[in-house]
Amino acid sequence: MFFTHAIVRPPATTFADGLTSSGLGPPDLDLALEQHEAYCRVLESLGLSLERLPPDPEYPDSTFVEDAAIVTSKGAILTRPGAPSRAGEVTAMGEALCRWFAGLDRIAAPGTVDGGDVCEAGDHFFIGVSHRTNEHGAAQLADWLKRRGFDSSLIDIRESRGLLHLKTGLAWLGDRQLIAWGELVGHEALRGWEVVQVPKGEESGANCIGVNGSMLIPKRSPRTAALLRDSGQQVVELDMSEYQKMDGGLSCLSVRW
Ligand code: CIR
Repeated sequence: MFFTHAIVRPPATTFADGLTSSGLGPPDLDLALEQHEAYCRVLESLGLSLERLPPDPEYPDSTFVEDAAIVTSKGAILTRPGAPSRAGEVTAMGEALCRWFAGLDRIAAPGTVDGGDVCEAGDHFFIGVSHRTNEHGAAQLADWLKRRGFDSSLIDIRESRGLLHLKTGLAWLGDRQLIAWGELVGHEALRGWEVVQVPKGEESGANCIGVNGSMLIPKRSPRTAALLRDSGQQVVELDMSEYQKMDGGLSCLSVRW
């Protein structure tokens, strides 16, 4: 999909109070804001027009906008985030998206879905069943996608240590090519796909996004960057250190269409 728009939301003053298991220490808010601005500038330079939602201190994790909605070329659906502290983030996302998408759908209880568990790969979607996205939510989403002509497959990551969301360890590179780390590489749902394996020690390199002909990847993943360049990708490296401290990365910071 060629992207023309994105919703982003800079981190709020309470950013450090968000959920994290990284053990990397508290984020520096000023640096996080700088990194966010650099991220926005790259998206703009690639032709996207951005809507910046105002930071909301009531929701420390609300900068990770991708968890609140899934946008496809055939419509959008609001999620029902799996972490109770994040449930209210959907309200602002709904207000922003309803201006663009008539008949905005939503995941209903008891389903839960975090957008980070949904990896679009052209006409196919991989849906992670995780500690945030439950089976109910995944099934609702699969059905919603099917009604729009998309295929999907589920990948259970509940036992995969280090994977908060499916997209923590999986990204689409275009055509039939994916990049993945760890046990995801050999997962049966990826059979028939060409999977580039993220080099050991560079796990965060798998959380990358393709935007209008460029692959945005986190800095400090030099071997991943080289692999992608070798496979013909135009690579843009961005420092995501402060977001990684809060278990987030590149894909989480925007909802794109
Ligand atoms: C959380 O635990 O929900 C946030 N601290 C991080 C969310 C990252 N989002 C993503 O990977 N899609």
